[in-house]
Amino acid sequence: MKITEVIITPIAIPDVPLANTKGVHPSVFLRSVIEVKTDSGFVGLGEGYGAKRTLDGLEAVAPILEGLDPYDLRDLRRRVEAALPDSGGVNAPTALADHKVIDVVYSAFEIACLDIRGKEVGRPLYDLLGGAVRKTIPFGGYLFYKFAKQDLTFGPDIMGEVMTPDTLVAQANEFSRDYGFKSWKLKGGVLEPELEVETMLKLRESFPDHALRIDPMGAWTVPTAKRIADQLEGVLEYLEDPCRGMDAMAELSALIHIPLATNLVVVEFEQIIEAVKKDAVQIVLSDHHYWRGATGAIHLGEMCRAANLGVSMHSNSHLGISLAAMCHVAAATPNLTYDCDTHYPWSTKEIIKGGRPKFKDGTLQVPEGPGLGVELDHEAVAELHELYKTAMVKDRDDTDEMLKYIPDYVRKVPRW
Ligand code: GKR
Ligand code: MG
Repeated sequence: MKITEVIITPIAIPDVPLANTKGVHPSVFLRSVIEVKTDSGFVGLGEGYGAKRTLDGLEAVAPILEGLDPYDLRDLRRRVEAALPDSGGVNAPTALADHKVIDVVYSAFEIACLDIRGKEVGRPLYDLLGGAVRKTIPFGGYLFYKFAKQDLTFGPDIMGEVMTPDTLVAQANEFSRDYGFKSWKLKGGVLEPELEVETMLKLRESFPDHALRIDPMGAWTVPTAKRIADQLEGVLEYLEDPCRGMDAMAELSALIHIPLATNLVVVEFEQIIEAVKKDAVQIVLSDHHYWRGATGAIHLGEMCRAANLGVSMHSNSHLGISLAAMCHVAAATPNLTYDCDTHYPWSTKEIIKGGRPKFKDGTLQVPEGPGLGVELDHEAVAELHELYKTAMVKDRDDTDEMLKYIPDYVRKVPRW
């Protein structure tokens, strides 16, 4: 079987002003839809980041995938490396972690190749990853402080302004009612740290049995993080990226009793070794979009098992192809023992047939069809591609967007 054609379609999806320590989400988020066609008539799907550097990388590699056997992932890697000799990062200069363009592009195409293979043999993708240890995937609700949306050109707001502990708890209650989540992650690093502690304590009061985490994305110095961790001991299941950089995380780790998790200081296999040597983190967050695809995410799980590290999974703004891939990876990662987080409730659009998957008690069933188990809704893709063309947003820059809400905003990491 050989690849005959690759189609990359950039799309823009209406977003709402979710805040983080770098700034705030722009009016749309960007994704790339990937269709890989073969001479045997199978079409493999993928969904990747859509900002400029990823899109350029995907478009540079697409033409040279013609003739590739979707079973030959080493050849896929070789072709991606050949097309992208300068492996520089894909993230905006304002991001805190930079992901290698090679890994991101490889990951996007790998999922499509696995989808083809699953379709050919008539087996769900998790079977190609070693089999499912679970088929019901628990997700945590992803809570954000947010502004009220000012510009409604591309779509309505969701929940208006949420900038206090009480309104944040109200947001969690709304998600609890609509999705049934049993655990919560707060994107921190936005309000004064004491207000974020107050928020977590109020969440604890409202949801006494639910697991809680907070992710300030490097916003706190080590002394601040130590003070906060002392107040939240016994409240959090883990603390995600409180400080910026591996050494600051290691320094904090030695001072506190809450496990530390990361999707910022460990984003490549080599960094696992450094993190273990320094005892900088106890949990690594999986993400098939840059951990060398679904097979890389499974390797990550195995390395973490061997290194006695926990595994969780984090997300970026995404749609249903990514959601399906997350479910398959979660199904096939035995030691992924924490609920995955998902941005999914923060958009209302979908590009897969059948519309938006329904969460039940905070969980999703892994799709059982062959491959990813999802089909593309071409009309929905065309509509969001039109929005991509008209929205005039081609990159993600949360810091720049923040100036629309706070004109004298200065990005500072750590801030407190
Ligand atoms: O969507 O603002 C956001 C998140 O901050 C996202 O970009 C992160 O990659 O959620 C992610 C995380 O740090 O876990
Ligand atoms: Mg994070």
